[in-house]
Amino acid sequence: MNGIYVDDEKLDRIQSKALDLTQYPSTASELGEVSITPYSSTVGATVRGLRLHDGGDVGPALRRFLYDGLLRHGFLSFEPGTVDAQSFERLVSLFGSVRLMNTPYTPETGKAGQLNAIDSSIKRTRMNYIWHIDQSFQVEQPPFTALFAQEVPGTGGDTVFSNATAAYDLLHPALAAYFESLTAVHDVETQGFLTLAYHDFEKRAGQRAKYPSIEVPLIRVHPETGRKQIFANELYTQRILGVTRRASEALLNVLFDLISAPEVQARHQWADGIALIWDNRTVQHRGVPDFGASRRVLHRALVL
Ligand SMILES: O=C(O)CCC(=O)C(=O)O
Ligand SMILES: [Fe+2]
Repeated sequence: MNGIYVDDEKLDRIQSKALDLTQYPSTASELGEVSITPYSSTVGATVRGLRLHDGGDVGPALRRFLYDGLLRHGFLSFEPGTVDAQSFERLVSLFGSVRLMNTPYTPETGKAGQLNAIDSSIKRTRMNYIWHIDQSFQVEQPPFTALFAQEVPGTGGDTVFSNATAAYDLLHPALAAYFESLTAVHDVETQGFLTLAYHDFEKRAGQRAKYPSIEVPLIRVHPETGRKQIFANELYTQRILGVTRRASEALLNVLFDLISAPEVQARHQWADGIALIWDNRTVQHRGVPDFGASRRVLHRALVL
């Protein structure tokens, strides 16, 4: 017989994988007044009904509910009115201890506490617009990062999330097993982060000395959920060990393409007063520089 024979079983086998959505939460959950509603089919959720700015108390059951929600969904977006700039840090500290991480272009907010600012009127570097996992070049990495929308443009300037666990699930199992056997070098300077952010040579050398390259698995396992995440990211992953440079680039591009797939993403739209927290062990993220000369000010906290 001439031609290619297909039937339903073969059709499934000869095409690239589709996601099994039963692996991702699709329904809202509630505890008292507080609800957590999925943001997209595969990543994120919106939290409504929580009020912290007026000194509202969060007991252990609610805290656990929020923490579990964050692990399940990868990011939580708290509706405006949940916190204000003063109480944002209190919200973040429900998830762990807050640590300041500032650079010359992302200085401290000047307010009390451990917050720095991503302020478009100050920031000239654009590293936040490249897919990444925060601080993946360090041995000690923040599990969570949080942002508060102090002042955001009417349109544009979204933060996009990719569920890097769902992206891993898109791999053919044999290829997934090969990727799991590989180790990569992560380095803060992969895309020139320090060169761009520290103009003073001595300060830059000081930072360089603080953050030597590290060797990490290409795919890592979430310590709390046990699920696998594509840990290689465009901003900080330099090369895969044990293969040629060109093979390394080709293999990394396979993973970066999966991170870019819309079906594993949510495009988080900001409004003034939204607070956002994400799990760096599940998602990758980047901002979208489509807000022209509008001002965009986000307060930021890392959680350890
Ligand atoms: O500018 C953004 O939307 C992303 C910011 C970011 O990467 C971060 O705060 O870690
Ligand atoms: Fe980031």
